[in-house]
Amino acid sequence: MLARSWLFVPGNRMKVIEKAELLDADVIIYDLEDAVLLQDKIQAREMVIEALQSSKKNIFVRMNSLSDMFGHEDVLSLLSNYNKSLKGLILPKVSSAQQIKSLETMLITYEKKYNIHYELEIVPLIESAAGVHFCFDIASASPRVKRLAFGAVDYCLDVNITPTKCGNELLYARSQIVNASRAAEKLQPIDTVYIHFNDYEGLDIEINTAKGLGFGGKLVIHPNQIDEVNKKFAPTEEEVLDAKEILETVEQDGAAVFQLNGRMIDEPIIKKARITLEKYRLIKGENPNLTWEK
Ligand code: 1VU
Repeated sequence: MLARSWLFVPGNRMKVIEKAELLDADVIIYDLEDAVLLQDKIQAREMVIEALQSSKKNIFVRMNSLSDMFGHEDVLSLLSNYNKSLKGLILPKVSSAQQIKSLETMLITYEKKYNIHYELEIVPLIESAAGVHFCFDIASASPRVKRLAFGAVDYCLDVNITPTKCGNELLYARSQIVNASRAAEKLQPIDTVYIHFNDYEGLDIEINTAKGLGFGGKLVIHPNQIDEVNKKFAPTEEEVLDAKEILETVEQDGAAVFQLNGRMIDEPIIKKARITLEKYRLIKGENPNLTWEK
């Protein structure tokens, strides 16, 4: 699955939900949590269930926490009205592995009860100091966790940080999430939202930082942000040409280590070249053997 841009859509705004269907986000997140007022929660859940029936997109739902009065009912309603456009649940404010295990138990129970032959993915949203601290345990808590996502707005509140444009204050949390994801053998994590949706320069700084640190995609809140995120989290033309040249040379040469244009090439660089081409082919709509997802 392509997972560069993950677009948040408030679950109680049908017009916006319909608009999202026409956009190029790789994943759409119907939000039942922070974007919906308490008094609108039940109506939003009903709208989301209705929207799921006709969506052609990869949909994730950000459910409410299992510790409040709405979370359990979100899971039950979504699974008892299951539609295959629903690929997974985003669990907000995760700070322990136990929260993942509780959700996993519910999913196993309801998937069986409602005869659903699909294992829904769980994406833990890491939004606190505790979440960052325990993110390896969180990532390792279930095979349904394929990747982590970072929520910096709540994280900044929790650790008393004032966000800046350069984002230095988030370096530790971002790196910790990337490293824990890899140590737990998960996919590249998804970076936080950038709330200034008309600031393209700021968005570019964020993307470059996140991609440079090892994130594979970014949460977005507005249509303005989708194209840039999709473009920047795809291999560049230069990277693709370089990867092709490396793999062609490997085929011809067959050596474990060789030089190409004054650069040493060996196993990790060859692996990286393969992943780059797989990503490129996936974006082109081909069906590559996704070695990085294994
Ligand atoms: O031109 P049109 O009227 O047809 O469409 C508007 C607007 O409806 C549409 N649009 C969107 N479509 C799909 N998905 C979206 N997320 C979305 N946002 C806007 O684009 C056209 C232009 O919109 P606009 O520039 O006039 O902006 P609005 O005032 O309509 O909306 C701005 C906000 C920020 C309210 C909107 O983008 C939005 O609700 N975004 C998602 C917010 C959200 O879900 N927040 C919670 C998750 S963030 C988080 O918790 C971090 C972990």
